[in-house]
Amino acid sequence: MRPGSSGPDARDGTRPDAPDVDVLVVGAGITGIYQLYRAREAGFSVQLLEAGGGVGGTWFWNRYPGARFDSESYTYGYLFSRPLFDEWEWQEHFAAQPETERYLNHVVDRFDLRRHMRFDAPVASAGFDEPAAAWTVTVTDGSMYRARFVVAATGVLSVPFVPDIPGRDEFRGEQLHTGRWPAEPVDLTGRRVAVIGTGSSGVQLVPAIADEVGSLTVYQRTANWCTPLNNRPITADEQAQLRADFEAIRETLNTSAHGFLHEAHDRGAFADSDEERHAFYERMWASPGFSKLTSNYADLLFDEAANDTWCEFLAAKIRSIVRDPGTAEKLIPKDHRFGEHRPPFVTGYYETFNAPNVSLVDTRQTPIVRVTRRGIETTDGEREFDVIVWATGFDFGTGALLRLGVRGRGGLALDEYWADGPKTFLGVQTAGFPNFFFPGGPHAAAGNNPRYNGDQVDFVTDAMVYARDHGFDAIEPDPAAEDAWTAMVDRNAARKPSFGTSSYYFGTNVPGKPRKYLLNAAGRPKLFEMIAEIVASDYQSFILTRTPDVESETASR
Ligand code: NA7
Repeated sequence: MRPGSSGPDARDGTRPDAPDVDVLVVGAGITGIYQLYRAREAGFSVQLLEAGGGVGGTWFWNRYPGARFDSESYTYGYLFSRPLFDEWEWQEHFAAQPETERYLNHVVDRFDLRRHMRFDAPVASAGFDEPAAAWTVTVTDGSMYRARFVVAATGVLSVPFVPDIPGRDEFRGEQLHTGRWPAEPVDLTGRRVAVIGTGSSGVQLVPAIADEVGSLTVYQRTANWCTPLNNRPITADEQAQLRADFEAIRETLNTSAHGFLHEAHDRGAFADSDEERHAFYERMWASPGFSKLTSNYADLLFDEAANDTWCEFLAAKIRSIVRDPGTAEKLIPKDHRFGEHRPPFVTGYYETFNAPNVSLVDTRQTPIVRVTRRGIETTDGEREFDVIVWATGFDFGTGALLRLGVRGRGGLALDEYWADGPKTFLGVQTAGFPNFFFPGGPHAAAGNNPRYNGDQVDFVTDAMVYARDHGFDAIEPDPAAEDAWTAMVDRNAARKPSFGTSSYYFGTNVPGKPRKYLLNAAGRPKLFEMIAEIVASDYQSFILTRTPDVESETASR
């Protein structure tokens, strides 16, 4: 069965093995939707396959109570259409999951993208057919698509991770993962709930359910530096101002290093007196979301002593909020500085631990031994629960890509090629896998995701257009360019002290995963620089080839 060949986007191939569709996008998250739009606007026939039952990706699966942005809503949404920006009025500075899911559905319908999408269609395999320079993509139900280009917009935080704690299958109650929260409402009223994990998801969930549940026990392995999100509704005046400032906002978001509107600070921490620094930190504490990172002292991430002053301020805040001193001490990170792990932003998280029905278990002091039929056993004994929530994160960066069954030239499997960690060029392609792109995948920049993922989608689209318009059937990175880019990523990760060494940034949360930096510390500026060079040099660093018969016209540029 080849649905693509009979669908509205099918094109008449001149050879029997010609592709059914020019561009096949995998994933209907914020990156995949934009990629679908850009590819179609560029004149390609398009098809999108989505494993889930609806649009949204992250914002489809992560529908746990409390799930919301910690980038400002209007900086996270799309910027490619002024009418879209004008007509969608985000209700809050940091939108909750339902609003974001509604927004993404609105975008899909507004730009008539849904007819190119197929849902409940998890990809089982994708193999490159060299003579035809086309990909054969199969869905788990056996249906098959032939595509010239495959763009895996499968996200970096899309495969939930559950630790292999013994006894999980024996638990008689309900088990949930924040990254696979059911669409139908989960009634937690009066129930005894355990939450395992205190990353961004866990610390959003905990205060959102504390009032409703009978008891809430939070299992924390690593305390995080949580700071207030400081969310609030967007006023009518602010709505008007956002629209008036659209061009300036777009310019800043499209060019800034991290894709935020926050202004960088021009001083180091020790340029201020102790009193000035304390007053500045109070302002930071009251500031919205990521500005605690992006607008903090310029040396925060580079000078350990500077970082310590901020951590001391935060520790004092935690002690002032949490009434039980023992609990407060457990909640204060002792093993990493601010920014080494991805900082969560919270609403009432620390306050939650003052409620009589909420308790904290430090699993470094009393490790989890097993899940039992009735609950969770630590070295301190067993607690009984009705519900266990795994807020234990994701197989970050490479998890989804390595589960697509991707095989490139010569049948080379992507998981074999990346056995020691990802190798990429620009974080969008890997050598030996022609016409296969993964914007928003490993080695992408770090910051406000849709912004740098969007940069990559723009580049991928331009590369596909370049290949098409110059009569090439295949495009892939030169292995030397890939080696250089990958070495640059690894070098920068090792050099930047503030990145620490153990976090999902390095894949260390998943046992057995190679310890490799999965973001790109050089960030957007380096990506912009490289893209400009590549475009100016007619796609130097890429190998472009023609079919049929894979003519020896290999333009190694
Ligand atoms: P994270 O940030 O990876 O957090 C996962 C949490 O689960 C973290 O606190 C982990 O502790 C904890 N964890 C994992 N395994 C265990 C075991 N075996 N025992 C106890 N605790 C465990 O995932 P999130 O979903 O919260 O956030 C992911 C991203 O989504 C976030 O960065 C935002 O971009 C949005 P650890 O720190 O490893 O000791």
